[in-house]
Amino acid sequence: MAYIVYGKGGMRHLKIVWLLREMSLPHEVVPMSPRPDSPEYKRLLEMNPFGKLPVLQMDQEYIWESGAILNYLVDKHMEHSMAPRPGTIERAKHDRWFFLAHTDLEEPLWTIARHSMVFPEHLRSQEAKDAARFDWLKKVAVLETCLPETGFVTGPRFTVADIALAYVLNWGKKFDIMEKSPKVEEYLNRCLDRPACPVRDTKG
Ligand SMILES: N[C@@H](CCC(=O)N[C@@H](CS)C(=O)NCC(=O)O)C(=O)O
Repeated sequence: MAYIVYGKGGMRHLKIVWLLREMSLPHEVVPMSPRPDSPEYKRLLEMNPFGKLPVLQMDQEYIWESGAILNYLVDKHMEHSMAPRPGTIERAKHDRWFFLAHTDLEEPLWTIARHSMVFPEHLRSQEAKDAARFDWLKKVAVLETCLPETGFVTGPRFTVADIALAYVLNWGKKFDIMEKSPKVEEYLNRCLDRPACPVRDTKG
């Protein structure tokens, strides 16, 4: 059975596509927009009541929230070793990076995106964007001190935590808010250079 991934352009569904490609699992990408005025919005609401993408479909089952989808796929296909086994200290150490990417790192970028194009114009705030940029740069400065100079966040093996981190770092790069972070840049390029990576194609 092929997985169906809903999403389009440079959206978060690329994390799911990247993981499926790393594991060589059959999948189909169905382009869908989360805009309430798009013709497919009603269908999206049937799959995810929050009207957000990505959604993963398997037969008549739907999973939303990109982190939940990634976790599900990694644990279901453990033979591909895209994360350490659940319940181990290695998995906990891996998950620190995975959740950091989905929470603390993503939050300022999503704030900038909402105040640039998602919110109605009268609710957009330059101050909110400036504060989010400040927050992001502080976190990237910490990453610059602790990301590995070779390999990936859990060691030589590339894992789903690297997919989550690379996706969010590339997003920051698109917003042009990386500022002198050579170690972070090198780590990001190591991830984006993987043949399975679909994110590089959407750069810029
Ligand atoms: N935490 C969610 C965020 C999902 C999300 O915000 N997706 C964007 C597209 S990448 C979206 O659907 N935006 C439309 C909206 O916020 O109304 C996840 O990781 O899946």
